[in-house]
Amino acid sequence: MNDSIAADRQHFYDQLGPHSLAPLWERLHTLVTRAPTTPAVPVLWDYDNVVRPYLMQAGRLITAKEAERRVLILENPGLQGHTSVTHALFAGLQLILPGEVAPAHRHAQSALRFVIEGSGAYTAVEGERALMEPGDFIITPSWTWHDHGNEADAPVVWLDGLDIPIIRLLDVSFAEPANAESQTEARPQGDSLARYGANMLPVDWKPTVLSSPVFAYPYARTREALTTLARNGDPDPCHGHKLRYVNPATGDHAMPTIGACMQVLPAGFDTASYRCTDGTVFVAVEGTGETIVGDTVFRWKPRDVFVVPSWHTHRHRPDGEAVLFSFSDRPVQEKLGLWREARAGA
Ligand code: GTQ
Ligand code: FE2
Repeated sequence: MNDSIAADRQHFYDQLGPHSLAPLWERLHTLVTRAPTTPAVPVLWDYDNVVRPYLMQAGRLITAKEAERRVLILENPGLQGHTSVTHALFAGLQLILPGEVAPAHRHAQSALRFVIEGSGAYTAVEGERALMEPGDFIITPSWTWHDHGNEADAPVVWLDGLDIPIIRLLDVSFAEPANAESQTEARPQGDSLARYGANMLPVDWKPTVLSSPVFAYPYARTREALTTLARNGDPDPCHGHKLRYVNPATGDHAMPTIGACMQVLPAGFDTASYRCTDGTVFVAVEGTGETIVGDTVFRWKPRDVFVVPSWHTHRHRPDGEAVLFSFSDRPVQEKLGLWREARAGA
């Protein structure tokens, strides 16, 4: 192409802009790619040495009530200004100090909590409190009332995972504050786990929403299941022993927009290379090791958080036995018939 044609084209494109027109042929190749490309990059947050000190500083500068939610956003450096950890999801670390309350509200956005540090705080969902222990997985599905409080004597920190970017993409955000700071107790603690989480369901009960009626999945139970699994069978080459949090009424993911898993990597077990279309946030729960994401090597220890973006080949190398929690937008991709994975050599 000679210079004058290029200049003519550019002149033409410049004329189009003011009329809200643009040439697709200049953009098509960046939109319809042969394989996923994402602006998100692999990233690791060191909890003990970096995030925790800043979180505690935030605790001295602002109250939970004043902040409404005292959260440090884990913002993917490839998505600066987007408040996103992967293209589709939000992650943050929330701190609640002894005696504090994070006031009740509800919103279209769905949230998961994964407890990182401390015990004795609670999240109340639709009038039922769940006490939070490290490793517990708790959901606050779309439009459910929720508030948090800390009645213990030490700080409590958890990882928040929300579908904020999905809700933003679709322009479907609604939210409202409750008229009281804390919800009045509608059901005693442990009620929903007994009712829906004992491999039984109330006779004649039918689900009316997409999310799980169980909203707290204690780590003790998850760990026990994984321990038994690891004792009784061979690990999957790419995943080790990996379980998915489910809605017991449907067998689907616990929430329609965010899926979560817990996996045990046996000592000395290096996983085979793997990639999938759902960009994933991992939390190291037990043990140390490293995860190789493309050319990047992340060394992790308990409470560190790291991201494997969409379609990035990765493998885990635990030092001894290790446990990883993870969450992603996989349920959305599955519902739309878009989710794909590829194993080493496949
Ligand atoms: O705890 O309710 O990280 O509403 C972002 C939005 C936490 C919460 C976040 C929220 C919450
Ligand atoms: Fe919330």
